[in-house]
Amino acid sequence: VSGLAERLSRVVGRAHVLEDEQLTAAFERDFTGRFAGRASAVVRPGSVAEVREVLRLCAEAGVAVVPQGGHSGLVGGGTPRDGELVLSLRRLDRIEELDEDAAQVTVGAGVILENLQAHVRERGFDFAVDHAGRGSATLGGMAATNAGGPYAVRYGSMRAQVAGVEAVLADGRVVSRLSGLLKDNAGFDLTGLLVGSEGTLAVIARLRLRLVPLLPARVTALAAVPDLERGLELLRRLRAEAPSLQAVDYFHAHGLRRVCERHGLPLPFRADADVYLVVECAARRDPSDELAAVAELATETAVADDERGRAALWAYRELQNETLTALGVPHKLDVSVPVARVPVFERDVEAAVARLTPGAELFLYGHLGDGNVHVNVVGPPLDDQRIDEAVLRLVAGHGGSISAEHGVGLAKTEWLSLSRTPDEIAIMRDLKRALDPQNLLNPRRVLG
Ligand code: 2HG
Ligand code: ZN
Repeated sequence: VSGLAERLSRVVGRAHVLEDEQLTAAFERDFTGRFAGRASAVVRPGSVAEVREVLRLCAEAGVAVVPQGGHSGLVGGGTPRDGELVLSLRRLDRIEELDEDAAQVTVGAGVILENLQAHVRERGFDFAVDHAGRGSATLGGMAATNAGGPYAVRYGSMRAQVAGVEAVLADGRVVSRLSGLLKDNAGFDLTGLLVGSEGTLAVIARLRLRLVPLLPARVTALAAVPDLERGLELLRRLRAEAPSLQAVDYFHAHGLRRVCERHGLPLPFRADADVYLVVECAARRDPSDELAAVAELATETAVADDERGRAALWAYRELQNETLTALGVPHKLDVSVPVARVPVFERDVEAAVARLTPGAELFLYGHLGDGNVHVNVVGPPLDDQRIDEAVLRLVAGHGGSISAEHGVGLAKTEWLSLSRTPDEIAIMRDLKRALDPQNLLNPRRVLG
């Protein structure tokens, strides 16, 4: 690689080609601890033109490239395997003009979600996708993985927010769809194709994002319910009665106890319940009355309408992932099933864990409104994939998807056929070959 490193240095500057282990380490191990590998180098271009030139040089040298944003992905999509070159997009961190007429903003792929939020909120707008990784996740990575989060129940996932991308193909060609036209039917939707392609088809370098009005009156309720069936009853009521509904997340008593232990938080309620829901409404004026069903159906409720109080309630939910990761490297399965099936699906998962990996610690939580369940199993060694296999087969059996909002990455390639037909997978391979014939962009991710 050293000849290549020299040529790359001439493009991005010597300071932005990292080879020293101390400097590259942060780019080489993911948040879960499951994925890690030495990168041959970490290259940090500062412009789209530099991204093009870097990709052109890598193609010439036949070197595989792993595009990386905030490195907060959970499926190994942005973590190098030995010898791959990491293309860090973090320096493309410019927020460009906010178009108030279109309610859109153009951003570099490396803009961190939290920074975008602060920027657009000052101007009376908001960005519709939010999640616990907001302090590190970049918009480019979120688009590449089609990230979802708790507000997808109201606004949809990333794909619904991305009006266009500027993306560089492996051979340096550029797709530049940043006009933001919402009505634009001149041919295939290349933006829609690239969003969610996990860096396997092109490198997203800039994005045109849709914004939503900032809704200043936000009310969050933490509600204890006896079981998931009651949770679904509440969800049904809210769908009919609460036009300002934006989140219906949930977790279980076990996860709550673990979060409180680790973070020294008080238990929210006096009595134990099996299921806890985080319900949120947001509107221009106080939407509290739309939450009437929560008080009627929950056994205990805590409500907050100020920033700190809301964050305190969300913490019980948002800290689940970090808390269980501290207990050990988890078997992490982000899946979705039809909403009505969540209770039976969970019972099947519990039975599978008891049968295959007795003694393992099971965490179930997620975004109930989308049927998005985060299954995390801590304890069994990672090379024992029986529980992963069993859970994903259950997902398929219930008509769900093996990847809801995190992507396929390296983690789930062997199970893709549980969610896509052989014809569909063959079409995806055709597209991959057409756009990246040398197989240099994030090889093995998604398609194996
Ligand atoms: C969340 O909803 C994230 O907290 C992470 O999507 C979930 O790691 C997980 O299982
Ligand atoms: Zn999630």
